[in-house]
Amino acid sequence: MKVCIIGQGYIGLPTAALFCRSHCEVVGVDISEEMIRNLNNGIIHIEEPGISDIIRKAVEKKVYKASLTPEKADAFIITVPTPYIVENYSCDLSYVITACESIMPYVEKGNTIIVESTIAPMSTDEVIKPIFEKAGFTIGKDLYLAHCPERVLPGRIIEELIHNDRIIGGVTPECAVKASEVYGQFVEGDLMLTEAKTAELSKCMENTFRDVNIALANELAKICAEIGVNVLDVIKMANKHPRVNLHSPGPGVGGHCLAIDPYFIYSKAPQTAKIIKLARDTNNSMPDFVVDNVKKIIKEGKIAILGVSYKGNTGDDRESPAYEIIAKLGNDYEIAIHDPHIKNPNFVGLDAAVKDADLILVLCDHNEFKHLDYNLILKSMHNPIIFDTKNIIKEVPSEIKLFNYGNLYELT
Ligand code: SAJ
Repeated sequence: MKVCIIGQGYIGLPTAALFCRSHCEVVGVDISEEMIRNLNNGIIHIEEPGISDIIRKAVEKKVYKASLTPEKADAFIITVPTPYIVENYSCDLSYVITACESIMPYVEKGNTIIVESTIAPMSTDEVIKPIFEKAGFTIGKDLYLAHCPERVLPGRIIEELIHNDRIIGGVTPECAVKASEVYGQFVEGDLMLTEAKTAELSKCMENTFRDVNIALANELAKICAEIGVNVLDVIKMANKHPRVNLHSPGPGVGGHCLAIDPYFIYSKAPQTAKIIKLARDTNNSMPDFVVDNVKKIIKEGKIAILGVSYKGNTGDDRESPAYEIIAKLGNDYEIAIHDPHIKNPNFVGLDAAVKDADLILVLCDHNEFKHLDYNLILKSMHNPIIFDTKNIIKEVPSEIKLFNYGNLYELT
């Protein structure tokens, strides 16, 4: 099987690698000339275990080729970004549309077209299908179109692409069957055949489920701070119930998925999607909650910010709530930022961050922050107070005052 994959990013490149490993021929298309040159020399641009070796060998064996232009193939897979449009809460399909147009001269009867990019419900039927119909194809008869969202965890992408179950959303049942033959090349999990709109909504809903549950935990944290209860104890106790799984409150929700995908559903049914929108608003309100509590802890001075990644132990800071918190505190306090996972000339080492600081504000759950150098903190800080918004620090020496979401009520 020959596969042409449009977009060689975090999903497109690992997917290309797995097709190569399963003896398919792959053309990986991207708009970045530098990336294409590097890929054809076996040099990859993403940090993800296992991919580099596969791509290097595939280039040597001439089964993988990176290119600026698509080629004729049996299957075309689109893995380009779908950015969030702030104005109407929906997803920007322009990269997907451009990708569809770019493959059109190479598409032949009998081919399968798969969109993997996360898209709002109904996008395949209402926007993508007409593009191919206008070119004269009958979907389900002489061209097969499907939406097959990915669901992977950065750092484990190869493993999850192989083993996770996969939603195969065909525009017609024939389309789903054809798309499942494509993924059957390397996926060992179940291939669940369904309609395109079901696949679109399932993907968006997976992340919405998590966002809504986090909002519930965040709301509980606010309630507990107001009425004088330790929220962390409440969550620990309630989660002993076999069917309860309260999530963790924090400084807000970041990343490219949870903070965005719920809006794709909301935009389709704004009058009805009340809980989904309220959950987004609640999570978006958490940076203000953090800032308000910081103001109760110290009125002025220097704050050492620990961690700006949206997720612990990664260098990914997309949509991170830390930046809103920093911007808001920047007006009233001196700020020093430390994040061992992010290279930024404006960030400083831990020593410099805590030197003469009046407050350490933990905004991310990197492992490095779970056990800080308390001798250094006691020696360097002006005022040894820590506010841990991720609730990861379990114990500190008695000379250090630790605030987390469990004892914020002490401040009111
Ligand atoms: N967070 C909380 N409390 C929690 C859990 C998370 O505040 O109890 C925050 C995190 O700190 C972070 C944000 O939520 O800021 C998102 O983190 P995450 O680890 O929950 O999710 P993502 O965005 O890294 O990855 C999600 C995953 N989806 C689900 O778990 C349903 C992943 O499997 C998907 O592949 C990915 O979205 C995607 O690409 O859609």
